[in-house]
Amino acid sequence: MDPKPDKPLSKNEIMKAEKPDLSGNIRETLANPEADRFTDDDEQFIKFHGIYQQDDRDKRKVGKEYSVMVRTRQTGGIVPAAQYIVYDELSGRFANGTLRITSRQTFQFHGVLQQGIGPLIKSINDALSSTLATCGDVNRNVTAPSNPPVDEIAVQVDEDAFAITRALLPRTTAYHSIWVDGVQVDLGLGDKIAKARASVDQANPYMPPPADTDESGTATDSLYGKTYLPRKFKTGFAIPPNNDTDIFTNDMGYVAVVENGQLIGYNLLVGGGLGTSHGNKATYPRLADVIGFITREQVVSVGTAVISIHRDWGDRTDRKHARIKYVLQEKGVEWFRAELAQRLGAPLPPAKPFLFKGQGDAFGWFKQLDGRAFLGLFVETGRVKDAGTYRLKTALRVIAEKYAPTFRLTATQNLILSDIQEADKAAIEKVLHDHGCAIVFNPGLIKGRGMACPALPTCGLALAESERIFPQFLAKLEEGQAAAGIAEEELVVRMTGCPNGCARPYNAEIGLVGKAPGKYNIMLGGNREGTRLARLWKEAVLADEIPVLIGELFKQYAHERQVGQAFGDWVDQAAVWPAAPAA
Ligand code: SRM
Ligand code: SF4
Repeated sequence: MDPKPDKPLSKNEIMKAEKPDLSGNIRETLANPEADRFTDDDEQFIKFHGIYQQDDRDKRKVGKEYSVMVRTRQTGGIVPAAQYIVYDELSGRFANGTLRITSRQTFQFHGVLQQGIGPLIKSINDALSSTLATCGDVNRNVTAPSNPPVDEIAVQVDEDAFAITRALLPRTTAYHSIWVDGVQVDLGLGDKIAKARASVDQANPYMPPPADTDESGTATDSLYGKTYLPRKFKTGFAIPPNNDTDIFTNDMGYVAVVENGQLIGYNLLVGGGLGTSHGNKATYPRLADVIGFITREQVVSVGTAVISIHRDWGDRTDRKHARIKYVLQEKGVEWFRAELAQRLGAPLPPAKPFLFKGQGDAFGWFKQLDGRAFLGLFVETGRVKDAGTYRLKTALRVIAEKYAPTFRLTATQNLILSDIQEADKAAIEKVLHDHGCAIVFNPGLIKGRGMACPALPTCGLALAESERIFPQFLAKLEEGQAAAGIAEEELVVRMTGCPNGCARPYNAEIGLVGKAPGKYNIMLGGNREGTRLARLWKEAVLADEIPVLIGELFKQYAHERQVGQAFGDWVDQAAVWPAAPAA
């Protein structure tokens, strides 16, 4: 069912149809000791395996130095300590020594050289995780609330998040045959891997269901078909009142409905997405529509039906216009409800009322319902690293080895250590202090809410810096806050190096979107709850001028705000916007 039969299919569609097992020529490249990169066509296939071809953009003047980025899958950001210890080891051996917590609760390994990709991915699978379909035209990592990490409702939501994760994994056999069966290495990690396997009950939660077979006995995938989805697809869960997973920005969102202390089901959201292209008006950020109510038993059947609508109605001729948000926007929410009803055999009942009151992570110690404790830690721009006297990476390894907490990666690129015995709290705190990490307990509410995407030097699409300048940038904004008498005011600030929106700047109170080297579009007026889009305030502003301009706004805000009014809510209504052109 091609919605635009008059236009030619995009190149990716033809490639997928020709190699539906997504194997491309990956095996051949891996077997060639001379190869330092994958071919251009294989760059598209390796994404489905969780790999992005990159080159160090700081070194481009001298020549292209290729490496890859590898992304893991961690539903709800859950990483058992024993698995974390394997990742820590792998990041030192095969990547640039850091682990990057992403805005969708996964880990990324950067700077992996060609010879390291096989052993790295094999070991990730041996430790009972996966990189399958963390990129590509498929359902990506499923996000779920990590604040708090453990209570009865959160545990049930995690169960449902794992159920939909598994149901939406592609059934291609190439991934396992290339990376699991096809790589024979002994890295001497036997003991660590055995512990990681024991910690997830020996069963890999990310193993896709077996492939279907057609009449000729050929392996097929009844959900994704031969050409998978027209574009990526993102699924998340949230438990009101905390919108810590930024649920409205997902293609599909499940918002928990709790009545009398019981999880009775979810409100279904569809059609969020943020990616845009500068100068292309056909692309825009969009928040999801509320579609209706579903029971827990319907999580998989409804999720599969929604994805089948994206598969059948998404634009396969223009990848920039291929997200489900455009189907919702152009065909309308009533059309979508009717289409879903047809696929399910009945319409969904109306959604139940819900309200988000905030987002983001809490830092410091908290008590779990089971009596144990969890610790919320600030991780600057999500980068777990050792740098000078700040040695977070070493500290986390020590804590993982001695106290085995469950790691929860948050959707704001921070970290929660959960399931900690009361008696171990002081010792864990001491490890962090001894490794120069005092800041992780109390970053302040501008740093703690902030996010920046990796951008330069790894991201091939970056137009401007982001992660590397964000800490200094926030420090200047903090000075501006102090000068305006609003120090320590909570503020959601997010920065990206291009308009793709990876750190979700489009619904932040202040969003900075890279336009050109050293220049950013300033977006203002999103809210702390993540339920309103920001609008473009000024275009292509020099990085150094932004804190000055925003500092002036802070002063005006301090004078004009009503009691309790957040910056984003004030600026959305304030007389700071350019006048609309006369009709
Ligand atoms: Fe993203 C592409 C990093 C979350 C929208 N994203 C990329 C690539 C892979 C660049 C590329 O295609 O070559 C970036 C790799 C940079 C690097 O060096 O690591 C990249 N995206 C990230 C991460 C690591 C940002 C972060 O700061 O944590 C996030 C990884 C999430 C994960 O674990 O799965 C990440 N990306 C997002 C989000 C936010 C979200 O999903 O909550 C968005 C906006 C939401 C959305 O999808 O609409 C996002 N990334 C994009 C897009 C624009 C898609 C579009 O519809 O136009 C691209 C470009 C593309 O796909 O062609 C992109
Ligand atoms: Fe790269 Fe742009 Fe995403 Fe930043 S927002 S990681 S620059 S694609």
